[in-house]
Amino acid sequence: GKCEKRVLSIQSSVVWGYVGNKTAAFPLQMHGFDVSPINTVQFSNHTEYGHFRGQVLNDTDLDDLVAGLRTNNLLQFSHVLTGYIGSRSFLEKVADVIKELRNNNPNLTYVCDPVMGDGGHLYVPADLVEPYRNTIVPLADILTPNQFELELLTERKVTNEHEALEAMGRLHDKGVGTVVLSSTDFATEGTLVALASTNKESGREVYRISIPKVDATFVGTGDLFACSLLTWLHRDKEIKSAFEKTVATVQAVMARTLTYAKENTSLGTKPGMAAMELQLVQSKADIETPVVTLQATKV
Ligand code: ATP
Ligand code: PLP
Ligand code: PXL
Repeated sequence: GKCEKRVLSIQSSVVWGYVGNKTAAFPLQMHGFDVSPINTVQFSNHTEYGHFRGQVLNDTDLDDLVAGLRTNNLLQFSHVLTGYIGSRSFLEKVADVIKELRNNNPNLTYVCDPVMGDGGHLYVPADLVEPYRNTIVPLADILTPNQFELELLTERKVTNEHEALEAMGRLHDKGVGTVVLSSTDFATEGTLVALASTNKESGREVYRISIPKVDATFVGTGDLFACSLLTWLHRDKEIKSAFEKTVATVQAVMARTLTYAKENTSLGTKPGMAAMELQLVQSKADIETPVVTLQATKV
């Protein structure tokens, strides 16, 4: 078809560095996707720097862009990818856009990273939780929450693998075909467990990857995770290898980033935010052909 690999990617953008669409566009393009970015914000740099300046796209701005596309019959996409969205009215408009795109293409795949917070801390307004839970989740084909986001979406405590699988099952019950829990804190010290669950006609398939924790904080890795998962599920059509290659991609970019940061930081001091920006374009070989070292095991 005419829009077999065309992604509408609704995420933030920054002038300097790599989060949101700045992170997602390059890997998607490397894998042959045409990327249509809608930048939910344009900031000078990501917010963890402490200081940032820029503009926020509001829901009427979104309406304008969509109206322009509609007029030219350009609302034709194979995939939608959403990440950080900062207001309820914008999120509700995004839901309407997805419904229209699915009406235009019943085979539309919606990959949703329900970015709300981490480690018990919300970093979006609390009134986004309800529309994520009741409007967005039922539209999603592939969902990539972290542990805290899984709790918010299911209104259940998730403190161990059993509870995680139960909660992910509830998202399957709401129609989400594939749920990948990108990070958790319930494994043994020094390890981070990720879980992938697919609901097929033949039954449910679940895989686990145990990831050694790196003693550093990365920004944009969740965004890289979601766009890589979109790519590899589309290519492999199989959750185990797609999950492994997604984790391998993120780990390779992280490793190169850490090496770069150490080389550009004086001994004994902590790398600054700029030094820790993802070494994304430098990782093109790893993005194209990730080498799987952390295998997924069947749960
Ligand atoms: P989101 O909020 O976008 O849903 P998230 O909170 O899970 O996602 P991250 O914490 O960045 O996002 O984790 C995404 C992936 O990045 C993990 O699956 C893991 O592969 C990798 N990762 C990030 N930080 C680390 C770390 N310190 N050590 C090891 N892996 C990490
Ligand atoms: N594989 C799995 C496990 C999925 O969950 C999905 C979509 O939900 C796909 C493949 C389809 O992806 P695509 O539309 O990119 O081919
Ligand atoms: O990767 C998450 C993210 C997305 N967008 C903006 C951010 C961040 C993390 O800080 O600041 C604007």
